[in-house]
Amino acid sequence: SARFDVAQNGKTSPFQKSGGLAASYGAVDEPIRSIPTLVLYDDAGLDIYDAITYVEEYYLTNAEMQIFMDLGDEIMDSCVGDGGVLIELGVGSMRKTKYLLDAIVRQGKSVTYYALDLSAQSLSMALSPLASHYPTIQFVGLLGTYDDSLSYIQTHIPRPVNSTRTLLWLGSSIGNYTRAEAAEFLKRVQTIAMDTGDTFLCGIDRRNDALIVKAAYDDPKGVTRDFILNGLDHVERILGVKDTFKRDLFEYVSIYNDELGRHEAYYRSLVQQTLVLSATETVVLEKGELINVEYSVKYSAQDVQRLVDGAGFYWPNRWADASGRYDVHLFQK
Ligand code: AVI
Repeated sequence: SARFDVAQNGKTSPFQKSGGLAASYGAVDEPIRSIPTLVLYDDAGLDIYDAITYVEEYYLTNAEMQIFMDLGDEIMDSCVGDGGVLIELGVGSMRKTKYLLDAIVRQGKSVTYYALDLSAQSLSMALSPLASHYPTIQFVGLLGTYDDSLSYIQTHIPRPVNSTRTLLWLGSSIGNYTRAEAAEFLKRVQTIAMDTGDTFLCGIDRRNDALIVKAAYDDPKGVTRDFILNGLDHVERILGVKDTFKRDLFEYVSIYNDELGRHEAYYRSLVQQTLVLSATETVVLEKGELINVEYSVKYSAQDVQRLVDGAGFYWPNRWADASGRYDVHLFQK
């Protein structure tokens, strides 16, 4: 899959050993191994993630959707003008974006909506039905990574006359970056892809009560567990190995690290095992050893302020859901 170029090219093992985490981590006193989060997003993973967005305990999607449902008019009024351009990083769930498009149509504006994604199939499945439903909105799919897209936005997406461009990054996708990576990415977006006056609408989960976060990432029906364990099958396909990452020899471990404000998803090896990754690489896992596959980083208002300052944005507005767990922020250059 194109989502995992590095390992596929055989240049790097999917395992990365991190020495830096141990001191700040608490629950683990050894450096821990990790597998890139992108292994979670093969076709099966995308489907399971979609199922997660319907899980009651996974409050993030509903919160964002409710913000758009209740406040979509005000939000679109504050950042999208007639003739404007919207660019969504990741097509995500059109269930949510739909409310923003409805607001634009109610306001009698015509806009061009660009959706970026790594999968041509996701793009056409998301955009085709919308194109006939919203005649005043022009839809364009952009195939590629976030990084490719920044210079493409700069050089190819026309600057609207008498209007601005609005970037959308929803679903708390920012949470799957470390705080440092997120700050760096926003800074690059701001410098490469935005002009003065352009805006960036960003959905971000707050540092909520530990029990609520824990339930969201370890739901009773086991949808999240399935999402994480599916990554093991994908790793096997990437490496071209079989019966190596056996599902019954690993379990999903979900930890909410309150101190660092992030959910941490791990595979725990249930036995001591030797994984033969290639002719030249084997890895010995100890019984009980943890392998990190995902962080979902949460942001307090102070954390957002730091992010905004680091990226060189203004922060003119934010809209919270009714339970005060989640915000859609408006950043401006
Ligand atoms: C896509 N991303 C923002 C989700 C999250 O909340 O970190 C992925 C996810 N992982 C477990 N549940 C959902």
